Parts: sequence; C-alpha cells; structure tokens
Amino acid sequence: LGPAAIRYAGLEDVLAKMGLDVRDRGDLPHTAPNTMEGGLKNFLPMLDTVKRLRETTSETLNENRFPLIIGGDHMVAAGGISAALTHYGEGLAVLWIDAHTDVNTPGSSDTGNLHGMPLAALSGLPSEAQGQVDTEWATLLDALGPGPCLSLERTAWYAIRDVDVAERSRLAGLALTMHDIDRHGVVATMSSLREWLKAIGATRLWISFDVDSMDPILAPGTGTAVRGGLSYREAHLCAELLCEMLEDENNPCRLAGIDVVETNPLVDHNNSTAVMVVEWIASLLGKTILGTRR
Ligand SMILES: [Mn+2]
Repeated sequence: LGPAAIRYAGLEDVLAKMGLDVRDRGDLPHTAPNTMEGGLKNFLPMLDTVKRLRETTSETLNENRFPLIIGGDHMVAAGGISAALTHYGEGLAVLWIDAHTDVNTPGSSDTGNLHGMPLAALSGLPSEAQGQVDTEWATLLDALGPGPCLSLERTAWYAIRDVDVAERSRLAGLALTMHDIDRHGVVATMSSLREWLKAIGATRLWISFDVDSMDPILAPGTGTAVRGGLSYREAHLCAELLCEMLEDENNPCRLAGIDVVETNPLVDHNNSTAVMVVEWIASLLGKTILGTRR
C-alpha cells in the first residue's frame, strides 16, 4: 500500500515537472504475507521481493538509469543496495536516514521483524540463531550475492534515536544521532558526513530513507514511529544539502540510488506522510524553492 499512496501523492508528476525522465516500472509482483512455523516473519514473500528487486535494480543500473525504490518494508533496501554493490563495487557507501539503525540479526532482534535487519543481512552478519531461522537467514544472504558485502564501516546513520543494545557496537561507520542534530544542526552534521565520505574514499552513495526518521507529528503513516524526529525544515535542508554535495564538481561522490520505505497509509492522516515523501524526494533530486537546480 505504501507505493500506491506515494504514486497517489503525485510522485511521477512532480519529478516530470522538474524535467526528469521518469519511467515507472510498476509494482513488483508480491505474494501474501506468510510465516513458516519456526521461521522468520514473512520470510518467503520477503525473500522473493528482495530477489526481484535485486534483478530489477541491476537492469536499471545497467541501462545507465537511476533507481528510485519505493517501499514497503525496509528489508527491500537489501535488494537495491546489493545490486548497487555489485554494479559499483566497494566505492559505494550507504547513508541510512532512519530513527533506527536496522542492524539487528535474527538472534539479537526483540521483535523478529525483518525491517530491523537489512544492514545485518547486507553486511553478512551471522544469524545468531538456530534451526529454521538460521537456514532461512543463510538463504537470504545467498540471495544478496554474488557480489561484495556491505561494510558497516562504509555505512552512515542519520537521525537515529532508538538503538538496541546489541546494535550499538555494530555502528562501525558514522553514527549521527538526533542529539548530534539538536546540538550542531543539519549543516554541521552534513559537513561531517561529507568529510567522512571523503575519508573513506566513497565514489557513490546509496541513500535509504525511512519515513520514521521524520517526527511522527509530520509523518504519522509508519509502523514504528518514534517521537523526537526530524522537523519538516530539517528533513528538507538535509535533502537539499545532500543534493548540493552530490552534484558538486569538487566532490567525487555521486548518488547511486535511493530507496524510500516504511510508508503505511493505513495509519496515516489524509495521506500526509506520502505527500511529505514526494516533497522530500523532489528536494533530494534538485527542487528548490525558486526552481530546480538543473
Ligand atoms: Mn528502517
């Protein structure tokens, strides 16, 4: 339902008006939620989606087009990012804008929700679990290859405010919390990101945007809302500065792809979260108050 809400909020039209050549590939076929006894929640439908998304994203990248993925459960990020890792190799870095860090393994997760595990899967962490769950996790990791794993040292987190104890020691890259944003602001924290990308020699950046990074007052349409998130202006400034940075000739790092996830219209108010998502994507791709960058 998330992609439908975002289409309904006018994504294609807004991007087309910015002069972008948009091709909507439509929804990927997906099967109804189901969980095998003793296994990961909704494992088979998610595995199928991740595989299809990996293939589709590879095709898009091979055609020299730019992938924009709309979700859905945050595990879909694993499909897109694994394709980008195969395409771009180890020059790729990931920016994870989210209230959560999503680096739980099946064994460390309190909820068993796959949406809290995409970075653990992408970086090939062991399941820390037994039996059916361990077998399914190995199948998922297999489906994300062949190709390099994501190094958590090449991952930056932004706007995080709800991090499980087991996840803390896994944040090997750059962790910018809501506290850092309160204390130093968006401009300074984006400069740290830029310096960090330079220090690790990143040439491509994949941006994964979970709508729960925004404050739930603005973006109520999501499953795991955490109060104290990005304000409307902070979220837009962040998108605008990212656009500036990724188009700056003096900066070698370019945008590899985007996923925007976890919109759930069933708990939204008047589709306001999907409308915010469309506005945010437009800012990231160059829309400014007085026009468009290109
Ligand atoms: Mn997430």
